[in-house]
Amino acid sequence: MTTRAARRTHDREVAAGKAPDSGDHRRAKASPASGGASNAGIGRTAAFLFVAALIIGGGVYVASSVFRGARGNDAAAGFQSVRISMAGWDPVTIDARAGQSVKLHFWNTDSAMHLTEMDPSSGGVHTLISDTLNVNVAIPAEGSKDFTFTAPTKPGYYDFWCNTCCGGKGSPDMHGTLHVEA
Ligand SMILES: [Cu+2]
Repeated sequence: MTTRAARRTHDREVAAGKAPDSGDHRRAKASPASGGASNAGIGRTAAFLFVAALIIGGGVYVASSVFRGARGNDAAAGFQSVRISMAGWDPVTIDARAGQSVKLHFWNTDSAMHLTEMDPSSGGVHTLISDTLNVNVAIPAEGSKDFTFTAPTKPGYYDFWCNTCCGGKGSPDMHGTLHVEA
């Protein structure tokens, strides 16, 4: 196997995977193969960077939601801040005096995309609803709404709920309580 023709035949067989590649004359042609290997390496690096970006992005999202929260918590004077998210109401119990005008600053830390993903019929909002309290408001995604209503004159515990996301009214997480004292 020393003639050029024989060598070419051997090359073709190697290229077709039919013959073992052992000759030194293959060295030059080995570089495309190692190039392929480094392409695979680039693919793995890209995959790693993609996963790393997802993890870092998730961290940034969580951190930024903390800052969004700080802004949303900035209630006007006289307004009590009540936060809603997939995790529920915070605080879950609102205190009021009988017959008092209750001024609430509702804020929603969830994104419209997240809300719609969890509940396509949500319209991208959380809500606060109570037939007894005559309250029905939508709290925009990553936004807030100031809302005033009159507390019942009868002391007691009044249920309210959000009817979007994570089971809505059927989910214990979406319920809160207005505690009315005499
Ligand atoms: Cu909700």
